[in-house]
Amino acid sequence: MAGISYEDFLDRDYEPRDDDLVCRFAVRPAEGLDPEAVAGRVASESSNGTWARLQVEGSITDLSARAFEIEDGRVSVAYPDTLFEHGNMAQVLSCIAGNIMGMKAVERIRLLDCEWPESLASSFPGPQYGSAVRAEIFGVEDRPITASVPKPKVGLSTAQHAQIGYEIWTGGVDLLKDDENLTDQSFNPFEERLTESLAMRDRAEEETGEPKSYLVNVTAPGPEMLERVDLAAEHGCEYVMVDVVTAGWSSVQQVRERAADLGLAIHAHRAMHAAFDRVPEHGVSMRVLAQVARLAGVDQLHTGTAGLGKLENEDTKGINEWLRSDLHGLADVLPVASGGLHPGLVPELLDALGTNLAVQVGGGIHGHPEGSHAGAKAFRAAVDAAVEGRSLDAAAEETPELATALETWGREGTR
Ligand code: CAP
Ligand code: MG
Repeated sequence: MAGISYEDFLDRDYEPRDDDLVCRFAVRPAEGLDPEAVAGRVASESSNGTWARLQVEGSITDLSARAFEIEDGRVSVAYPDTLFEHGNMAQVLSCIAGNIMGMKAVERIRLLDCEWPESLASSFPGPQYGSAVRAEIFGVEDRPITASVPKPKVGLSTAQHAQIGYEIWTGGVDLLKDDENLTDQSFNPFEERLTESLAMRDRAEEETGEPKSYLVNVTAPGPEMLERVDLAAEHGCEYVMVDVVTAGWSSVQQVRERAADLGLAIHAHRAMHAAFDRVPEHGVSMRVLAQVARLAGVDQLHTGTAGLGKLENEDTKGINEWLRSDLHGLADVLPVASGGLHPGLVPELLDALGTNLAVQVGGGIHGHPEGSHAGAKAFRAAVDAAVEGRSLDAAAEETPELATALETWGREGTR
């Protein structure tokens, strides 16, 4: 019988195989431990080891991960394909971002990045549409699609919510979006909101001649959530929205499967991501959460505003580039810029992030002194001007609502 202990998970000469999942960690050892000792523990606890020396028979070590690069507080670990249940994201994360996050042997540990091998990546569906939603749903190629979330986030009645939808759609916005904490509360029940909002959507489409759509938040416990997905399709939605982090990846996978049957796109809100990625050097980076979301199959995902808005953002640009990069043939994901945006920030935002994007604005529309319709007009005028390379000042001469927005909020970032 062979004994396996922490040192057995360390192999500086190891060359990752094509089907290994390679993870890069930032690791700060606890006092008294050197980087090697910690690297062995990380590879061990995240694959098939534990604190005690184990007596095992057979080829169980084939499932062991190997820490193969240890440098400047960074540790790279290669995981063999057989360790994973293909197509099961919860299982994968319980390995690579599970117990290791709480080990006493590390002061801090952050999963920074993963290189997904084809074998594992292709066991997930990836997005059904990705950034093709822009062309397929809205018929636009040259500008970002636009969305607006009614504010206050919760408390509006169903009629108020639907009316705001009408105002923003006819003001030029493509998508009405539920807020992350609006699901099926008594003041605004799910099914009524769905039907009333879509009735307004149809009216707005007729009046504007533009396709309009609604991101209804279906987040709920499993079976209920799937019923809501079905209802969304039945009533004529093109999308559903899921709070992917709070709902959990198995739920997202369930929705993805049902969405494929129904042809629905998935809008992923990332509320609670900051619990994983905000503390420097600890947790799971937003980059990895975005990778997980893409594999699980969301079509569009919040990735921040490159620091212009009210929320802390980690590397929006780099993450967006990754979402568009090749991943063994899986579709890309459309990034959503949101959080504290207003018309005055649009040119800088598009300069930083390009136009293959969704831009989402709540307060920067509904806080407009003349109301939501005027706010939507101002926002759309800012987007069109930025795409056409015209200045906001020139656009504001034609659209007085934009002039008012610029007077109200200026062009500075928010907090
Ligand atoms: C934006 C928002 C979004 C955040 C999410 C909010 O509203 O509706 O949920 O943008 O953050 O509730 O804050 P405002 P992120 O436009 O009024 O700020 O996109 O970073 O995941
Ligand atoms: Mg919100």
